[in-house]
Amino acid sequence: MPDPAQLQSAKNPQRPRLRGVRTILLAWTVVFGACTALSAQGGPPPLGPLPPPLVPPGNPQTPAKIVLGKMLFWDEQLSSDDSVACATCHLPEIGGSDPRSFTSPHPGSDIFFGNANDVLGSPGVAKQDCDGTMLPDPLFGFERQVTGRKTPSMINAAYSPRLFWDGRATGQFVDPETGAVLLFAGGALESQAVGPLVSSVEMACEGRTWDDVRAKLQAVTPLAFASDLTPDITAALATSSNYPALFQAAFGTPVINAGRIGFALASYQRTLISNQSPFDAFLANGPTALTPQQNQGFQALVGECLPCHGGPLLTNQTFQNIGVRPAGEDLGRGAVTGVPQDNGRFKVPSLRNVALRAPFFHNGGKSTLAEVIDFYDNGGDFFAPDLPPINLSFAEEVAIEVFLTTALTDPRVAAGLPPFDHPSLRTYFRRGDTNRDNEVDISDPIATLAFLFLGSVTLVCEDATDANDDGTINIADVITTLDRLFVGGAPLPSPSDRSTGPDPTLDTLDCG
Ligand code: HEC
Ligand code: HEC
Ligand SMILES: [Ca+2]
Ligand SMILES: [Ca+2]
Ligand SMILES: [Ca+2]
Ligand SMILES: [Ca+2]
Repeated sequence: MPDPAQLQSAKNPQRPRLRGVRTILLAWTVVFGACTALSAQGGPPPLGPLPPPLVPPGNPQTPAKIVLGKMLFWDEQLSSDDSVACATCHLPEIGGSDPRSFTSPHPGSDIFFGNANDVLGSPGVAKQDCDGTMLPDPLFGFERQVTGRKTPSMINAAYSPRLFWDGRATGQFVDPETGAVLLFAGGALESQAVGPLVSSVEMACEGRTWDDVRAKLQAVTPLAFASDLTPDITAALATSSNYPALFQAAFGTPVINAGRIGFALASYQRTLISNQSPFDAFLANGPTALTPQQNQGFQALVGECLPCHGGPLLTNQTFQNIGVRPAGEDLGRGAVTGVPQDNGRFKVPSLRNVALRAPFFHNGGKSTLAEVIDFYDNGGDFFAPDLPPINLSFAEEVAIEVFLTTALTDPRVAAGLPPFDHPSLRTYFRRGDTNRDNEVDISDPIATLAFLFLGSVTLVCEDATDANDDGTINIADVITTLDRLFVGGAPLPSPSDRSTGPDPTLDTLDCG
């Protein structure tokens, strides 16, 4: 950790900063007006209400395509073993990221778990042949493989000209089946969407082909394993009950191919725009829309965190090395461009809904926003060539944290309301609900006992039966549930016996 006194002297006193009482208004007008010039040089984009995202002319938004994309995004059958949907890793309620990250380590740049270069990622599929034979993975054995980076949000991803932490998904969308260029620009979402389906870490068996994906989608009942279908999905299924019919409704013929899958998934994601946070009220109506402390936080952000986190999205969409980890561990942008200066650079993420998606950074290395703010105050944890010196007073640190936590969350995202509404995945469960009738009552501990001692019950969702969430199923789970039901014991661990959701703690148990 650098010595604060040293840091202080390293700071440039001439650095222009917006400070003081008058700057709330000043900051607002300045970033609104004068930043257009800056933005041309990679500075902050001008501030103003969030405009709708650009739609590539080659893939216009249509209701049929959007609802097909939504079904594909939420269908676990898109994975080889029916266990992972796009949404498994990208949940709206978690700000578009993954509630399992905290307990899902990837060993990072070495093969050892439990040291500082570990990354908190997202579990995908366990390594397997396309005939269903499980294969041992050198890092994860027969368990689910975990991604090597923290899952970023698909919400507002429509604004990003280059996707992934390193920007490797670009606006030119090349059909992975034919090599034809389907979109010349603006198609980063399309380019990104065709990756996970054939990634043997995320959703695919080893060597999965687009013919495999096609054959599967032609055969399955859409969303067969999901429940609580949303009205738009129910309506689409009422007229088109299988994927070929849904593709026909969206594209005019029943052909299923990679290009169309990419088009539909991108169209759906272009509807996932979060623009109803207190910050949006501020963008429309000015400082009166925020509390004094939120205003102070935004003012400190303008003073210290621009140009990187400027504009209505709070990102300038560039790649910067701010010293989260030594560049050698993950070259980031450098591995894509081959330019040495890009080593250790990662995409500046939008700060919208950020409070919902801990842990933070590309490696999930910071658990709280307070830790992130400390990180900036310390000038980064490692060599941070792109980070200007940042010097926050304690009051500013607190105000920034308040601003990030309270002003940037769209309540529709947090609550999963339209357009962020969605079906329940089958890996969602109610803790304690062994017999999966969607309520926890005496029949559940009885079913667990029957499983344990009579072998007369087959578990559909082991995680639900693991009532105390300790990763094993035994008599303690029966006691925990009985205690909860009849002695007024504490609610069962997340997602609790009162609501449904994914298992936030990774273990060898599975659901579905
Ligand atoms: C196993 C977890 C997992 C699954 C399944 C998954 N993703 Fe992701 N997604 C990630 C991770 C991790 C990244 C970042 C990878 C990187 O930057 O190298 C990512 C990146 C993205 C991004 C880029 C966001 C940005 O700001 O750059 C989008 C969009 C996205 N995924 C959409 C999808 C879609 C669509 C699907 C299904 C076809 C999907 N994801 C399936 C984990 C997952
Ligand atoms: C030089 C550009 C730059 C400046 C200045 C900057 N950031 Fe960042 N910010 C980034 C980059 C790049 C990342 C992603 C880094 C990574 O993961 O390696 C990031 C990530 C974050 C994240 C985590 C978001 C997530 O989804 O994981 C938060 C929160 C954040 N910044 C807040 C701030 C605040 C608050 C300030 C001012 C005190 C600030 N940033 C200043 C470039 C910057
Ligand atoms: Ca490690
Ligand atoms: Ca039950
Ligand atoms: Ca247990
Ligand atoms: Ca668990």
